[in-house]
Amino acid sequence: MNEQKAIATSQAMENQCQQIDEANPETILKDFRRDGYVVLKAVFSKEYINALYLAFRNRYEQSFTDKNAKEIIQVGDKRYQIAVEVKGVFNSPELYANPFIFPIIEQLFDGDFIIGDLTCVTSLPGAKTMAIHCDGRIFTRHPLTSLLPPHAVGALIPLIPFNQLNGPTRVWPGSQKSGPSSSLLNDKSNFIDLEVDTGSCILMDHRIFHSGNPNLSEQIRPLLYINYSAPWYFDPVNFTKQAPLVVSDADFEQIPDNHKKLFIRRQIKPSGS
Ligand SMILES: O=C(O)CCC(=O)C(=O)O
Repeated sequence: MNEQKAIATSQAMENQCQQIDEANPETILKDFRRDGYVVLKAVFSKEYINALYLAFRNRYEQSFTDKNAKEIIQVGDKRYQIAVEVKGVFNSPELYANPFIFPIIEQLFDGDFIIGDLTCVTSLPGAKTMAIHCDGRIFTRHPLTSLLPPHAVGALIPLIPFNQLNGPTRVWPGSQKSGPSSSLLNDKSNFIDLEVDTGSCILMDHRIFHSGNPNLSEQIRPLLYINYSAPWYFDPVNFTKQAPLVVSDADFEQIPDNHKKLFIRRQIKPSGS
C-alpha cells in the first residue's frame, strides 16, 4: 500500500483549484452523487500498478492481433475490451477490495454489491475518439429516474499515466442524472478529460456519459475497469460475446472467504452464447 494518503478530487474541487489532502468519505460521496464521478488519487502504489501493467501486457498483448482470441471484443476504433482473468497480481484484495475504494463502494450500495465484470479497455496507437455513451441505464422513462442511486459503479484504474497524448477518459459531470437528450452533451465546455497518474482510480456511475479520447501516442493505453453493481443487476449489453468475470476454481479458492461473495458471477457465460 502506498505510504501517501489518498486524495479525492472532483469537478467542484478542481474548479476551486483545491484538493482535500485526506480522503474524506462524506465529501467524496457528496461529490460522486452530484457529478457522477470522483477521482481518488494515490490509492494504489505505483509499483503495484506497474506490476498489473506488465502482467497485462505479458498475457494479453498478442490478443490484439489474434482474430480468434475469445477474451477480446472491439469497443471502438482500435479500442478493445479484454476480460482479464482474476489471477496472479490481479487476484489481490488490494485491487478488488482496496482499503480506500471499498468503503466508498460499500456506502454507495448500502453494503450489498458484487463485482459484475472485470475487464481492461485498451486503446491502441492511432485509436480514434470513442463514441459518447453510458455503460447502462435503467428505468430510463420513469419520472423519478434522476433521483435513483447508482445500480453500478465502475472503478477505472489507468495502468499507465493518462495524458492528452495517449487519450484520457472524458466525462460529462452530472449527465448520470440528466440523460442523453440534455443540452449538457452538446455544450463543448461541459466535459472533463481525466488526466490521471498511475495509482489513481476514477469512480464512475454506470449512467454517466463518457468517451475515450484518441490515442495519439505510440504506446497501448490500458484502462482496468472493475464494475461493482447491485446483486440484481445484469449488464444486458456489454457481455453478450464475452464472459464478464473470469476466475478459475483454483483462483477462487485463493480469495479470502469474506470476499468470495463478490465473485458469484464467476461462472456466468456470455449472455449471447
Ligand atoms: O477508453 C476509455 O477511456 C473509455 C472506455 C469506455 O468508455 C468504455 O469502455 O465504456
